[in-house]
Amino acid sequence: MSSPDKRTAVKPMTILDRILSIEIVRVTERAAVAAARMSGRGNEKEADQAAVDAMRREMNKLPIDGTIVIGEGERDEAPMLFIGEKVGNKNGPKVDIAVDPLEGTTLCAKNMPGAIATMAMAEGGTLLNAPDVYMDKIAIGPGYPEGVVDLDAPADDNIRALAKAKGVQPAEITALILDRPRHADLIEAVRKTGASIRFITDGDVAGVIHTADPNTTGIDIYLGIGGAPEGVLAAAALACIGGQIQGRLVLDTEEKRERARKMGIRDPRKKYAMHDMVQGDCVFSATGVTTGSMLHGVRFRHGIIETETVVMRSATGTVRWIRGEHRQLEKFKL
Ligand code: VTB
Repeated sequence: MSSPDKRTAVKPMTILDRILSIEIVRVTERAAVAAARMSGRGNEKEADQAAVDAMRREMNKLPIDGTIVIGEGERDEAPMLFIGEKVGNKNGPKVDIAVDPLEGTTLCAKNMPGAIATMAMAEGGTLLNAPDVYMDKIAIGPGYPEGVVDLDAPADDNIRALAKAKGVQPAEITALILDRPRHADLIEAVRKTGASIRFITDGDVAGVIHTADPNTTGIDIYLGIGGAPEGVLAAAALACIGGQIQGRLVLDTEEKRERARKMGIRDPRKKYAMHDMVQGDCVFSATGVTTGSMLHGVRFRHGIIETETVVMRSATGTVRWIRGEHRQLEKFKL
C-alpha cells in the first residue's frame, strides 16, 4: 500500500512532461520575442541579454525543481542562467535544463535567417553536464542502422557509408557544415567524395535538426566542430525525433580539462552517443527569432505578436508546430 507521503510526493518527469511540453513553449516564445525586438540592431550582447532575462523570468514560473546544466556559461562569467543555477518554482519534479536563449546571436543582431530561442528539459541527472567549450559532432537522421557513420572515421568514409545505406551515390549526399577555417580539412575530405556541402554561418542546433528530415531540408549529415551546449541541445531534439548524433568535447588545454573535471567528466576524450548526452525522457522546444528554413521568425503586427515554435517529446516522439498569436493586452504584454 502506498503511504500518504508517496501519494503526495512530486510526480516524476515522465508523468509531468506532458504538461511541461506545453509550458516549455511559453519559455522559448518569450525569449524569442524579447530577442526579436533587438534583431537588426547590431548589438549581440543586448539581444542575448534580452532573451536571457525573458527566458529566466518565464522559467521561474514553471512547476519544476530545475537545474541549469547547459547555460549561458559557467558560474563566474554568466550572471544569469549559469550552469548550476536553480530555476523553477520548486513545486514539481527535479529536472535538468539546457538553454540557449538566443542561438545565433550574430544572426539576430544582423537580422539574418535562422536565429532561434531554444531549451530542453530532462529528468534530473540525465543531461550531459558539459563546460562551454567546442564539441566535434556528427549527426544523421532516422532510418539508418546504428553506427553507419562514426565520429572517428574519416569524413569521406562516412559520406560513402551513408550514401551506400541510403542507396545513392556519394554525389547525391549533402552535408551541412559551419563555415569556419577550422573545417578546411573536413571540407576537403567531403569534397573528395563528390558530395555537396551547404554552409551555415551560425546555428548548428537547427543545423543538426535538419538531418532529421532530408526530404524537406535536403540535408543528410551534419559534420564539424560547434559549441558543446548546442551539441547537447541538438542531441535532445534528435532523442525526440530520431536519428544519430555523436560528439566529443574539444578539451585541448589543461584549463579546459580542469573545468570539465570539475563538472564530473573523467574521460576528456570520451565519445558521447546521443543517449550519453540525454539519458532520460526529455522535451525540446525552439521558437524562431528571425525566419529561417526551420521556423518563422517573430512577426510584430499591429497589436499582435506572432511566433512559431516546434516542440518535441521523447517519450512519444510527438512533434508539434505551434503558431502563437499573442494579443498585447495590458495585463499579459510580452
Ligand atoms: C556554433 C554555432 C552557434 O557558436 O555552435 C558556434 O552553431 C561555434 O562557435 O550558433 P564559433 O562561432 O566560435 O565557431 C554559435 O555561432 C553561437 O555562438
